Amino acid sequence: MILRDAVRVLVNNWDGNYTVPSRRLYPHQWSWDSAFIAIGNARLSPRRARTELLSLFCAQWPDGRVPHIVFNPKVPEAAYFPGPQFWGVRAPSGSATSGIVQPPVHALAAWKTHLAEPDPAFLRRIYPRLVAQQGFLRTHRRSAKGLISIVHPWESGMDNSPAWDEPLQAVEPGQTGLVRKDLDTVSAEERPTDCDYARYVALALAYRDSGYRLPGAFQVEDPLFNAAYGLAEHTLAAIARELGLDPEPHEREASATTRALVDHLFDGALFQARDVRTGQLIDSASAAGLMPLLLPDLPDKVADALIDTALDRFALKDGVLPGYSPFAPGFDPARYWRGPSWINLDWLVWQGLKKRRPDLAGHLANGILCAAARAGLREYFDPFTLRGHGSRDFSWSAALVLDVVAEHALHSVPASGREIGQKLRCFGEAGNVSDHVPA
Ligand code: 2M8
Repeated sequence: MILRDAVRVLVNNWDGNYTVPSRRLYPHQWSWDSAFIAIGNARLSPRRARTELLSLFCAQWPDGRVPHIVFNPKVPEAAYFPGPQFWGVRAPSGSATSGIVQPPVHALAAWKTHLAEPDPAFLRRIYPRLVAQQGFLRTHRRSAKGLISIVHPWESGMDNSPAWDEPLQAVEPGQTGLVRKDLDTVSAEERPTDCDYARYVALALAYRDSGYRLPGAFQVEDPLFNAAYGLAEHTLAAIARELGLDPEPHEREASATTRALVDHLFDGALFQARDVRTGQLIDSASAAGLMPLLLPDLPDKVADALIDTALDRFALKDGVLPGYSPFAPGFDPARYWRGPSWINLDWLVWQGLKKRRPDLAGHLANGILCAAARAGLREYFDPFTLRGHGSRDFSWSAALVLDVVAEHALHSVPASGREIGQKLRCFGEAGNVSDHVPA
């Protein structure tokens, strides 16, 4: 059932060149969503996965930044706030986009797409774009400490995390009484408060008014973002090797990033974000702090400490991982990014545990499948009751469930769309799913 649902969601949310995260709540293309969606689609239709990534990178800016939203011109302005008029900017491709970025998980998605169905022409096309994406971050966002800053909570992807409460205090909320389109679809208790929203909007306006160049009152070094950046360099080294290019610059950058993360953001148990304005670590209990587990060169002692933290403070053994520690003040099991479990976070930690602790990785994979089977492919879940929250038929939940099934339950690494289709038929679960999707 869950597999058939996952395929249905990906097929229904496909828009011709990319997949909307959710038909009503998020009716455009989002950057890191597209990466996670491509990872799942690679198991079903590698061609769609390649198209998804290439269409996102078509809207890349000349400075290398990959905007966090690429707007669909056919969707009315009023369908999403803040929409194209608010951001007021176009990529050279002609697409209206936002001007901020999201965690760079795209090299990983491109590589996994290639592994599912090798296509050197795709790799050759996407590699320089991925390099330019990293180049933007290095040139415009890197501090002397060797870490990348984000300038808006939306850039973290974990928009409403309690970790941002403290740095957001420095931001004047500005305009009140904003039209909250999100509340048409999802109950207010599951979304950010009006005050937080007013701060997000004020910050985005300040960045826009500087020509998308100067950070406003919010500037932090986030462990998830930096782990994604470091992992992208490791992955670009693998891609370069595959293309007969020199992997060494990527390897060097990857190890420098791991070192900078450990030297500056590790508190002995968890990685913490640093507020660049005060120079201080923000004392929080966000699952973002576990993401350096993704880095293959993370020292064993540090990885072991993170795994202990995941077990003690994130109840890892109980199933899915909460996005914020349930033992910390600020935890809320139902409100967006303040404690619910998200399949993309669970999936990233699963990636990080596979080699180091296959037993715990298996646990998490089962937890992901259980949550999706119990609640459906919701945007987020109460980590304990597994009640679903946020939007329904959420694309990255569908995509990553497919990836987990392909790799974990069906023991086929990597599996192509056709192989999975055949296996699903054997399991008698999904009928002829692969027939709905072009190869
Ligand atoms: C959420 O963010 C958007 C703004 O970018 C929103 O709330 O309107 C976040 O969960 C973000 O991580 C995600 O990429 C986006 C689309 O799923 O929705």
